[in-house]
Amino acid sequence: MNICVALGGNPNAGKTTLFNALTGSRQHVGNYPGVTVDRKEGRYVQNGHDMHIVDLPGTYSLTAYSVEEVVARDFLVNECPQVTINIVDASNLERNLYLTIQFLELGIPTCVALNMIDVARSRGIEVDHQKLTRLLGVPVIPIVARSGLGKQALMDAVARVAEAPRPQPLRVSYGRDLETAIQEMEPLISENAFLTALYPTRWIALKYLENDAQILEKGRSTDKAVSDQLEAVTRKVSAHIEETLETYPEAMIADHRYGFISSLLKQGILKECHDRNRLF
Ligand code: GDP
Ligand code: K
Ligand code: MG
Repeated sequence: MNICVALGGNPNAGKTTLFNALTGSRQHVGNYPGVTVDRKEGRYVQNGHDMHIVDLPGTYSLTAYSVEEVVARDFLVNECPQVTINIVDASNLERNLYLTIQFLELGIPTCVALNMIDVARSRGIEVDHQKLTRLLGVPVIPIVARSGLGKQALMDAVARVAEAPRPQPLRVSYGRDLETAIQEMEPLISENAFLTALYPTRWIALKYLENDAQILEKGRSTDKAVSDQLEAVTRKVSAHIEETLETYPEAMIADHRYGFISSLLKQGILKECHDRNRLF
């Protein structure tokens, strides 16, 4: 099977290490057009798999606040890799899952590589990857990128994700004020065929609420009238939230994402590891 696979994750999650373990010397470095961000690509050929792998810039989020975030997101949306491997640092799970849920909200086929399980274990932490697989609805495969452990299982899971139907975008609940605004925005967004061809409707509403410069610009240039209405909804809910809660939508969205993650973790994802030297 010849498929395109993106590799995304937080800085220092082990992306480059995994990329090298998968592609060896079959790699080259290019450029993303117009920006000074390297584009590393390589080929993974093993056990009947033939995959083209692109190492995305490391990011903490997928909102257009930095060049890296825009590059990563544009790649995912414009070049439609069949699967995205989201590499996650198991010893820093809570923070890393913040990006994971954004991949899932974008509705792209994802496979989680749970990396650094050796580091987690040396700190006495064991991640229940099977439970996390069930809760997230995507495969979570434990690996040690530095030694190559779990690499084959990961790529088998990637091949299965490539063949599965495209997933429904994850729905995180953002509380009454923002949910009311999203409900008001969704029918308006549906009128913009350009945006809805690229992104899930609910995701676009969230980007308006997060004041995402790139989505605002695309909205304005493709349907100014609709974009004006969406921006008016955003202003109205922002003013209300500021007055009643002394916060703003971006902060509320982040809080609810972290709330979603802590509700996952409360379901017993992190366990004590009794054998700190055990590998698999
Ligand atoms: P990137 O920023 O995501 O590309 O991360 P790197 O691949 O550069 O890895 C960051 C650091 O973590 C490097 O020092 C790696 O050698 C180390 N590293 C990566 N994967 C593992 C792993 O599974 N176990 C351990 N112990 N270290 C790892
Ligand atoms: K690094
Ligand atoms: Mg790197």
